[in-house]
Amino acid sequence: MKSKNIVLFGKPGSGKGTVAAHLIRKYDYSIISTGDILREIKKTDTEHGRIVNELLRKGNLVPNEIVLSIIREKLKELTEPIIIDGTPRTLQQGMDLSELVNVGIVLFLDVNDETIIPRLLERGKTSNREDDMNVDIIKQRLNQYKSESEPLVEFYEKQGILVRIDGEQPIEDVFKDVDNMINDRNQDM
Ligand code: B4P
Repeated sequence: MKSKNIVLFGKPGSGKGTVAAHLIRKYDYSIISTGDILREIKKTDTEHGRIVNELLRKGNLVPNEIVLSIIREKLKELTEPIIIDGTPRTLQQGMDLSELVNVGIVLFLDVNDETIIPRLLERGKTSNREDDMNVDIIKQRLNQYKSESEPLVEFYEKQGILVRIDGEQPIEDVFKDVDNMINDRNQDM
C-alpha cells in the first residue's frame, strides 16, 4: 500500500514540527520542513541569508518565490511519500504546491491562540528562536496566520482532503489521532 503525501498545517506553534517528528519515527516518510530549511539559510552569508534572517527575526513570512524554490529543489532529492511541514502558508503557495506535488492529506492541527502564546514562550526558553521570545512577535505571527494562512482551511476543505485534529490535547493523544487518521485515509486509496 502506497501512503499519501501529507501537508502539516496549523498556526505557529500548533505542533506541526512535533507531529512531523512522530511521523518520521514511526512511518516511512521523507520530509520537507520549510521552517528548518529557512533557519539554516538564515545562517548563511548570502543575500538570501540576510533577507531570511531579517524576516524570521520579526516573525514575518518569507516571500513565496524563496519558499517555492526550496520545495522544488528538495523534491528532486526525495522519494514519496513525503511530509511537507510548514508550507503552504498563503493561498498562492497552496496553488503553487498543487502544481509540484500530489497532496493527499492536509492534517490541520487546530489550537486556540490562548494556548499558542504560552507554548511558544516556553519553547523560546530553549529554542533560541527570537520569534518565540517576544509576545508581540508571537501575536503578529498569529495575525498573519489569520489573514494569510487561514483561507487555506476552506481551500483544502473544498477539495475534501482536510483532516482536523484537536491540537489542544496532550501530545500522546494528538499522536493517537494522527495514527488513526493515517490508517483510515491510506486504506481508501
Ligand atoms: P516553523 O518552523 O514551521 O514553525 P512554527 O510554525 O513556529 O511551529 P510548529 O507548528 O512547527 O510548532 P512545534 O511542533 O515546534 O516556521 C518558522 C517560521 O519560518 C515561520 O514563522 C515563517 O516565518 C517561516 N516560514 C516557514 N515556512 C514558511 C512558508 N511556507 N512561507 C513563508 N514563511 C515560512 O510546537 C511548538 C511547541 O509546542 C513545542 O515546544 C512543542 O513541544 C509544544 N507542543 C506541540 N504540541 C503540543 C501539545 N499537543 N501539547 C503541549 N505542547 C505541545
